[in-house]
Amino acid sequence: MKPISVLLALVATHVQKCSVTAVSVLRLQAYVLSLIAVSVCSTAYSATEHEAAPHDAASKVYPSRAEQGVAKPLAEGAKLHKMTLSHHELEAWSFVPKRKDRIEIENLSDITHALYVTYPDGTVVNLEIQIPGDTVSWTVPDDAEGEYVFRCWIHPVIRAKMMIQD
Ligand SMILES: [Cu+2]
Repeated sequence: MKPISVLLALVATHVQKCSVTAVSVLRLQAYVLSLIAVSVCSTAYSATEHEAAPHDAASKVYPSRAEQGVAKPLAEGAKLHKMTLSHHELEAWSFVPKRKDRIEIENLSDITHALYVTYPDGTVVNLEIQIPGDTVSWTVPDDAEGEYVFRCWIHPVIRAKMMIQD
């Protein structure tokens, strides 16, 4: 398809040869533009054009914040635990988190999540926005004691409690 400007120029030249007034040319151009707009819009709002493309989260694995050097090094003696996040839940975990440990959460789903942790005293700590394949981490505070709740701002159905005692 030729660029719109070329088409309009062709229309304008042709119309001028036929010695029609400039106003008519403008009207014709507006008409052509609206035709183009209609065809573009009908495509843009077609449901079939917007089917979600198959998405392979596993092929998009990003290094964790720790591997990128963005997160601080782990405290001495602290452990790194791994959790995974699926479409609408945090998968069950079997580790026992201790103070200063780090928990890495990998997003294995094909949707973006935005996790946050609510502390026993009501403090809310946001983890990074997590696109598919991305890994975020949360480091257990030095003075952690009690129940910490993981939730997602985007998907309130995601909710996981974690007890930390020492
Ligand atoms: Cu989410």
